[in-house]
This record gives sequence, structure tokens and C-alpha cells, in this order.
Amino acid sequence: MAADVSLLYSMQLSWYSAKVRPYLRFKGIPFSERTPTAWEYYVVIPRHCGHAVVPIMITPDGEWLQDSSVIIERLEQRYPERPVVPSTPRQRFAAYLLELWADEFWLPAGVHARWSFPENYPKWRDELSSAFAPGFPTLIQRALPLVLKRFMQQVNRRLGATPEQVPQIERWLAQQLDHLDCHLATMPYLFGTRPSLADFSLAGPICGHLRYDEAAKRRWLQPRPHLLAWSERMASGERRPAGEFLRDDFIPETLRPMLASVFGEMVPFLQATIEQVRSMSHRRGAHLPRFSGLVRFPLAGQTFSRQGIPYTLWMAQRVQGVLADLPPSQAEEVRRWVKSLGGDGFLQLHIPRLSRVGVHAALK
Ligand SMILES: N[C@@H](CCC(=O)N[C@@H](CS)C(=O)NCC(=O)O)C(=O)O
Repeated sequence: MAADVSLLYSMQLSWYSAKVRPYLRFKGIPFSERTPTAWEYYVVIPRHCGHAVVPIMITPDGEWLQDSSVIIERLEQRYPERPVVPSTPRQRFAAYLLELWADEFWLPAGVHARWSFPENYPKWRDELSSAFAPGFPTLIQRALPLVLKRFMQQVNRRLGATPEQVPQIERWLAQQLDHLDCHLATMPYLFGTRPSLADFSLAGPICGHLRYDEAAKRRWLQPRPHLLAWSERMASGERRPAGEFLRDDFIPETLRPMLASVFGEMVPFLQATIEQVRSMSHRRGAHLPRFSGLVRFPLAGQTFSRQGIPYTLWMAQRVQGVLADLPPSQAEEVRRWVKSLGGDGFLQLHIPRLSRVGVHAALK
């Protein structure tokens, strides 16, 4: 590896790798990328980062960065040119909010789009087989992804992707994809001609799952030409022009239905997860469980059930942090705007102070 080139441990099939990869390309940050072997995934990565997970970035000075949000945040500090987080208050807040939404609230739809269609399996199995056990006989190569498949099937149930809830998930997904397609008919990215943190985050579920998985692409992306074209721009290896965010902190009307839906789902989910975390007796610094119990909240006009995830609260705390860091007059302006979208409840959430330990949240 050349001295100034980072290494990205990733997978083509991985949601959060599909968030970081287009970001690195847009920024022009030199990196090489490869799928870890099973040894690297299950032994080397956990030794450095506490958990078997991708994406992981190893910087030229040897630092291991884990978590897509942290990778982007650190790299934004190191490579300030072509910033992907708008500097104006409403757009900035909205970019972090949509990162939280894309990363954590698209999970039921994203896992359904991958795991409910057997037609999708051979592609990810072949990607993992050859990368996990290079040089091993095919029989062994093909056994390894089955471990991951079994693990993911348990996770899917926890995320609410059960046969009873699939029609609801699909209704929600179609609504959100329609909102996005409508918006992208008017401009190339969410906040103008420059991709933002929100675009990269949505590339996670949309490019990492819906575009990667043939059955999902045919069903959900191909009928939506503007969204399909956006996914091509996001997934393309070509370096794109820098573009610009919309002037005067403008938030297009076409984002309004999506933002209103974001708050409607998010606030009850976060509130219930806060209550679960408060009822746990945990030492400060020791990490909380990955899943915290069943949560019911509204989704596409019905009640949806899935497990709460304390880590999601860590992400939500980052969004509240954006507001806390703004000068008072700008923070007030953002609050007024959030209230106009029905997001008052988000402003009222009292999230216990959390830090991140790998893929977990921990009480500070
Ligand atoms: N919040 C993390 C999530 C990373 C993540 O869930 N990665 C998936 C692949 S896309 C994984 O390796 N999961 C294994 C696990 O969660 O145990 C991030 O933003 O990077």
C-alpha cells in the first residue's frame, strides 16, 4: 500500500460500505479497498475494533477507524475541501437527521429487500465465498457465508422483517422511494448539485442493498428513473464535479413529506428506546446490549414492532449535538423549522449521555 493511501475493509454487499465508498470517491481521498478474509473479519478486525464488522478504514498513519459516521466525521476534519456537511443551520441539521434516519430507520426495509428473495443469495454468497476463504475448496468456501446468513436471519426478525409485517414494510418503502424520486426529478442530490452526508447515508440502503440485489433493483429502483439515476451517480467510480448546496439555507419543498415522515416514526421509537435504556442497570462505560427489547411505533399508517437499539440513541444524540453547537439565534431558527414539520417531540427527547463502543452504545 502506498504511503498516503488508506485501506478500506469493505464488502460490495455491505450497506455501510456503500455509504463510505462514494464519499471517499467524491472527496478524492486515495484509498484501496478489499473484502476481508474470514480470518481478518472474525479475528483481526475484532482485535482492533472489538467486533466483526465492516467498513473499517486504516489510515496511512495506521489508525483504525470503525463506524461509517466516525469515518466520515474524521475524514471531514482531515480533508476540509469539498465539505459534505452544509455549513448553514437548517441544511446542516437536516443532513445529520437524514443520516440517522438512513442508517437506523431503513433497516427493516433494507434487510427485507435482501433476505426475503432467494434470487439475491447467489450473488452475495459468491462474493463472500471467494473473499472469505481464498484458495479453499468450493465446498468450504460456500459453507462460510451460511454462518453469516443464519446470523442475519435472526437479526432480521429482531428488526421486524417478519412475514406478517412485510406488507407494511413494503408500503413504507414505496412511499419513501416515491418521495425521493419526486425530489430527485428537480435536482441531482438532496440539497442541490453537491452530494451531502444525507446522500451518502441513503446510498447505504439504496445502493448497498436495493441496487446490489437484483430482485430488489427490478422491483423498487427500475420503476423510479430519477432515483435510479441518482443511485448510478452515487455508485459510479467517476469523480464528480464539486457542485454546491442550495443557497440561503433553502430546504426544498420536495423534501418536506419525507422529513415529516421521519419525525412521525422516529420520535416514538426513540422515546421507547430511551425508556428501555433507563430501566437497565448498567455501569458507566460498560456497553449496553445491542438490542433492548420490543418497541411499537407508527410506520406507514399502522403500528410496527421491532427491537429497540441503544446505538440508535447515540446517533440521535449526535443530531441533537448539532443544535447544541449552533449560536442561539440559529438554533432557535432550526427549532422553529423542526416544529413546523411536526418534530417538536425530537427536540424534547432527553437522551441519557452515551458514548460509542464499537457497534454498541455505552452510558457515559
Ligand atoms: N453503525 C455501523 C454499522 C456497521 C455494520 O452494521 N456493518 C455490517 C455490514 S454492512 C456488519 O458488518 N455487521 C455485522 C454485525 O453487525 O455484527 C456503521 O455505520 O458503520
